[in-house]
Amino acid sequence: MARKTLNIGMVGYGFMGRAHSNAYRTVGNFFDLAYQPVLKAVAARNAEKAAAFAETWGYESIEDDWRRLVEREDIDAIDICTPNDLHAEIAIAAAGAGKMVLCEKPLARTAAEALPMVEAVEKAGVPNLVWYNYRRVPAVSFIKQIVASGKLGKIFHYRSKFLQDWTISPDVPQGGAGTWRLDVGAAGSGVTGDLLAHCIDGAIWINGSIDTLTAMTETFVKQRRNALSGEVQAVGIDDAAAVLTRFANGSLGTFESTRYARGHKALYTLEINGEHGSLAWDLHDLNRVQWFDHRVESALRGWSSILVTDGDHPYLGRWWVPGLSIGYEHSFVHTVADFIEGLSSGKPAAPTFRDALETTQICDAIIESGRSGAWVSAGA
Ligand code: SOE
Repeated sequence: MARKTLNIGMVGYGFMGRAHSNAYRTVGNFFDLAYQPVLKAVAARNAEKAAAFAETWGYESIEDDWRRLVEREDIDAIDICTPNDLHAEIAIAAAGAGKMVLCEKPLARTAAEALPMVEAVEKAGVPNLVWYNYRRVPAVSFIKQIVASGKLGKIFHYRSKFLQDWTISPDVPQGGAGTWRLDVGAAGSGVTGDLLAHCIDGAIWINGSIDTLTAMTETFVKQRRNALSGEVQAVGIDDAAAVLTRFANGSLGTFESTRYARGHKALYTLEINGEHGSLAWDLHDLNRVQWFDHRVESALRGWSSILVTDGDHPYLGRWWVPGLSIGYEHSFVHTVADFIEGLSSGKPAAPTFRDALETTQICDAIIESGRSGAWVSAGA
């Protein structure tokens, strides 16, 4: 059957613009879908950079203002890959123009900013999704399946961290391309919205809602040069966060994120301990799940290492032959595949804007508790 086209209008051309563009280009070669993404146009203020990006990734045209992209009749879906401070304005305009909206994480800088985005897509009735890509690493999806099947029994602990080390030098500027994540105005928060948000999204998805939390946050470097103005400014982001949570299912959570863990470039880990067993995963060995099953007879009991590369594992049947690995970029391909499946089935892929609002509410609560030191209700 001939596929229908899904015309993509991309806003932004950074690291995430590349990850998403690669996914749109690849998905149709491996997944049998009703829609084929077409890279119709990319919008960016810098027309020269937009043109170079369009040339590299195969976009048919460029716009130097995202507003024109949103108005174009030949665009079906707007994909937002800008710094966080532009997410809300673009998403609300796109929904108002009747476009589907895919937004890079976090949904917005704060829940107050995210809520009108949720309302806009729901009012317009347009399909929407937030790119929490790590859900769709097959090993993480597999963990979700195992926990949902009840094999772990009652869950006691959820433990997760995301560690990096790229902002230790006080010479790293804030603001501008590449370093906007350090500018509180552009990003909203530091590691909480950028890194911990992945851990929180995964935790809510796998282990359910968080009721209350308390957090410790720190800004190690207090002043940085602004990359655009050259001015030395106060730093407003959290450089590190450590969080204790209570989940609605009675389990306890511990979360940590920092950009000051020397030696760690992108170490995302998660571990879940239940009555009958435990599961663990980390991004550096992303095709492996560690599994301990207490129901095995005691002499044979031990941690086993499951290579998640079998045709029966989530998404793997679409790729190579059993035993062959896939990588980081595939999590984005799977996101597009599920989004398109959702269009065909009418069962929207998660996290929708509404789902992702919960993660942003938790991030807000972390920042609030980091300031006050108090236990705060997650406010979902
Ligand atoms: C920050 O360095 C970053 O690129 C995040 O913005 C991404 O969400 C994360 O997946 C990797 O690290």
